[in-house]
Amino acid sequence: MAGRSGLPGGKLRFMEIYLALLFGIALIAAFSGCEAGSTRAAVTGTLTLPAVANFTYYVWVENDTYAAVAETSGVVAASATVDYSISDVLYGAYYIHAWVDDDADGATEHEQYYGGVTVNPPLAPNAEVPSSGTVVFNITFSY
Ligand SMILES: [Ca+2]
Repeated sequence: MAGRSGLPGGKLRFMEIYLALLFGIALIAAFSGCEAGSTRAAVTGTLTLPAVANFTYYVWVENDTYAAVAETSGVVAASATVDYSISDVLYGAYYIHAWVDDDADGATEHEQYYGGVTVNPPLAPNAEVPSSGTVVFNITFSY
């Protein structure tokens, strides 16, 4: 009644606006850490072959349906290892899938998943990519 437009109601309105402003500031503070770039990391590692070779390698970061979301490839001379690096991978759980063609015929001889057995992937995505920084997944070809 008369109290609605009196001082107590005015104080209440002021408190509501004040709390709404505080809530807005808190939201801005909470989400300011989520700017572009902080949800992605670099995936790196070393591929190790059974023997020294001249080879072409391919590394795919695959999602839970085995679709590549990021990849790299390269050519290596006279080595049994190569360091690979894939930048800007969205955080999450993935499979890391690598192949090598070591006789230059365009077909791969060696195939290996990180944490898998020969050509078989692990039972679930096992490569946890963080939201920033660099994560290392080394892969040794088992045949
Ligand atoms: Ca080949």
